[in-house]
Amino acid sequence: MARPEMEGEWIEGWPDRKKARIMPSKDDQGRTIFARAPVLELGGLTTPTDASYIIAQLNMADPIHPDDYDFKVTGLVEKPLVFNFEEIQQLPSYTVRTTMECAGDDGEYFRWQKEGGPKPSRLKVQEEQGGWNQMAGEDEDGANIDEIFDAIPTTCLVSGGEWTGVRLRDVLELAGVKPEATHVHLVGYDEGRPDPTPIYLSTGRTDIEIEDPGVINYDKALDLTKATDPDTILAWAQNGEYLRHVHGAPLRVIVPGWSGNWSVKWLKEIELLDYEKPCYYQTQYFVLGEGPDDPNKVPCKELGVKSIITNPIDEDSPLEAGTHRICGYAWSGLGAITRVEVSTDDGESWEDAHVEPSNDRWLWRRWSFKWDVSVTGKYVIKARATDEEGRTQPQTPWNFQMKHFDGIVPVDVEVV
Ligand SMILES: Nc1nc2c(c(=O)[nH]1)N[C@H]1C(S)=C(S)[C@@H](COP(=O)(O)O)O[C@H]1N2
Ligand SMILES: [Mo]
Repeated sequence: MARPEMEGEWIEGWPDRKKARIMPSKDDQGRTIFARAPVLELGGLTTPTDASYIIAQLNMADPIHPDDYDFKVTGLVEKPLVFNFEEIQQLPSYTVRTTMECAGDDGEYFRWQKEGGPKPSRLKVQEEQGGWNQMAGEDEDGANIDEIFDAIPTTCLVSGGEWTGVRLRDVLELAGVKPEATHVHLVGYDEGRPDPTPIYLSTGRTDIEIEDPGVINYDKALDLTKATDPDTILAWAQNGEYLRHVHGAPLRVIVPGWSGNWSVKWLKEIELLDYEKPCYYQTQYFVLGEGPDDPNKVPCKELGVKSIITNPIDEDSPLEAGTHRICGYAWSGLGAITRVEVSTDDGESWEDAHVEPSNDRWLWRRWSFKWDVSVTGKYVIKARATDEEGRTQPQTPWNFQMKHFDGIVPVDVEVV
């Protein structure tokens, strides 16, 4: 007789195990343009592709068959080149494991820290809302910011993955970068007119003037230093399989350490420039500053240093007195995590957590702390991470777009 654990619903684990799947939002044509990763339900370092977050800022690109795919290298190069999918795979391959985090991940915690109110929960269920593109509304009042907030939780926009492809610097070397080049303009095949809704969402305001660049391709101008970093790659595979369309197939950029928006999907063109092109998603949207008119606002680049607590969460309260596991992930935009500390008394005192050793400097690390608690009462649990550069969480100050949140989010539990 067949053993139940060898087939049927046991094949994917125990039958009542919650499967790690993305929490998607679709556009009006049914395409997934936004999806959160079930970060609280992951059991390791590599986020399964089915569970990796997804962001398409403009319209989702049309699918491109690898046989019909090419991209070009243009601008300040000795020899402009065109690569097809086969030619790019003939170059020496390279694999990098990295955390990818959307610049807007956890942005709503900035608002909560500033304004108070109910603490945002990573468990919040995402409503199908027809895509954020539709949310701004046609009525003269424009978008209702509370409705937008309700419909688009910003948490769980982070994943860990393994990416295989070729080093961008190898491709640049073949084309011969001219000495005056300073930036690499990366252009995606997707095009559309940027929707102001995400800016309303991040600023919490609908009354601001937003520049309308018209129809554009998604693009970024990456400086040559980061572009030629040996870990910056053009990837055709994620987590051991060829890229899926939503993640940028056939070929995308991966820029470890910098927020996800640099990792241009559906790569169409690489153009060498001698200036930092003011791309919309570089100078208008993914910026750190005090306000839209802040003369000192700067593009979001490397992430800060951050840990999140995945267990316990507020919703687990009350806990029985006894021994509990406090654990989570930690990552940094400048390299490896070297230390995570835990406090169970609202930051009065801190103790070192166990941090998993790893050879992957860009990949998040798991950390854990065994908590013996016998005294009943209310507890505020906190975690803070430190990276190899000596930076300790939090690093990123409040900014009007609420990008790169790396603050300490307390967990409130009662022990009974
Ligand atoms: N061409 C293109 N590349 C893009 C985007 C996009 O909209 N178009 N979104 C960016 C953003 S904001 C993020 S966070 C990451 C998300 O990558 P993923 O969808 O594979 O998780 O892709 C980036 N690359
Ligand atoms: Mo993003």
